[in-house]
Amino acid sequence: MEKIGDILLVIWSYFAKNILTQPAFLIGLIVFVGYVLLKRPLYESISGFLKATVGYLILTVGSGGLVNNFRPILVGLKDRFQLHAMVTDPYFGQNAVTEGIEKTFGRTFGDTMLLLLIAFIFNILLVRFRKYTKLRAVFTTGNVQVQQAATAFWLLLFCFPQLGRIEVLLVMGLILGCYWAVGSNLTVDICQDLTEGAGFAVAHQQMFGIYLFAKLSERFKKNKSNKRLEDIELPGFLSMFNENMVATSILMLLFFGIILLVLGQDYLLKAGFMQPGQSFLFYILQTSLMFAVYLAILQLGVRTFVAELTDSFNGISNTLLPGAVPGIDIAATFAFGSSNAVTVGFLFGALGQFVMIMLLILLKSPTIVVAGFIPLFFDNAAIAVFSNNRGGIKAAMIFPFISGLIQVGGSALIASWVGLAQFGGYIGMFDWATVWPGITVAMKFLGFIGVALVVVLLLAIPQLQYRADPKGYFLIVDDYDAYLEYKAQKA
Ligand code: ASC
Repeated sequence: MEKIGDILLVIWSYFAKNILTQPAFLIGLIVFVGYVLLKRPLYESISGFLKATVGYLILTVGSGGLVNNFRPILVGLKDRFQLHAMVTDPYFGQNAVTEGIEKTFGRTFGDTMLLLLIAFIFNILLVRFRKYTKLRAVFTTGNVQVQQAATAFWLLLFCFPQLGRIEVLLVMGLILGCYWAVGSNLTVDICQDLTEGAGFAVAHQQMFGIYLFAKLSERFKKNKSNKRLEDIELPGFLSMFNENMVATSILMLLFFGIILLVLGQDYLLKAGFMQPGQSFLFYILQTSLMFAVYLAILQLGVRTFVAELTDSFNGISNTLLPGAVPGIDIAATFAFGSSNAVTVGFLFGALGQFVMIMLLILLKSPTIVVAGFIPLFFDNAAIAVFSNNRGGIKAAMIFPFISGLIQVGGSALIASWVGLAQFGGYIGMFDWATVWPGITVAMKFLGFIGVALVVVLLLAIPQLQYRADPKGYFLIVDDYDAYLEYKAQKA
């Protein structure tokens, strides 16, 4: 009996390590299974698998290129000015947990794969019973689930230091599983609207954030003069900015140009960013222009896999999981709506973050933050994409700015309180600077009643969404064209 258990665990670990935490292969597999269920010929299913996996890997090249190029530049500010500061970045956050957990709680967490198993099954069950739960999305972005599990483990131990191994797994599986299912489900409608029915939701780290700002943006819509970014035609020499690649290049040249000048040639040489003998001017030019390059790659990747996913997922949503959509990486939304929104969101988010960092310094906060690239870019670009889509250009500027303030302020507060700040990093993404501090407060002060309260409140959200529009709620994923017709009739 024990032998069988061991074998199953080995098989599972292999699956989790190579597929579940590697979304490119998970999405490929989902596409393959979808086509098989649609009874397409095997060669078509294999083609679908390959196109989806290659497309997703292209997206990874784009988003990884952005992160690897621009994160060191921002973190460089910390070195250059010898700041004792915490970096807001999911990878720094994960490292901080790994480093501090033994010293702080005398514990290590080796159960990530088991947690993912619990969460994945839990999420699928919640969607399978959508009649009762009203949940429609399956979270497939395993790479961020691992980072979130690390931070959640720390927050849980901070509230319940005595909790045993099994209890930790159960409580975490429950809360994280609900957060993944409910958060991803929240984004279904706004994603369908943005992508005109591409049939996916967001499964990432700012799901509550984009929902909140998308809804707030609707208030801007009433004002007719508030156009969307893609509807603006700038005159004269400003018409350069109508072209996305040009606009991105110019704005990033300004943004990173200033930062690189502040870092200075001496530092860049010493830290190995620049090679001896290299021209400073062309170094700045090339580095900044790489932003537009990686953004273009990222969008190409999304276009390669989304069509496959939309088509093949019908096989799954007609049989195994009726009415479900896959929740995928936030970067997938950057290929829809206005490309300029991505740039605008990043810049206004940065402005918000820098303002809050200044405030922390002026107020002599014990924790100073260095803006990490991932929260800065992926959260705020997405907030701008959705805000622009639903409320136009003003919303696309104001909300990323507000988000930037909140990301830094919220992260500094929670990371100082729970003791993560001293280990140099915090995950820093929007939901983890807002929703998760809230969950932590509930658990710390109400104990297990707090845990119950969090679960009940989370599960109540899809019920409220359903109540608001019982007829359209499932229709929007089952048949988007029929949904549009129904909406038109209602209006
Ligand atoms: C994250 C994270 C990444 C990126 C990536 C965006 O939160 O850990 O590697 O965002 O998922 O495409």
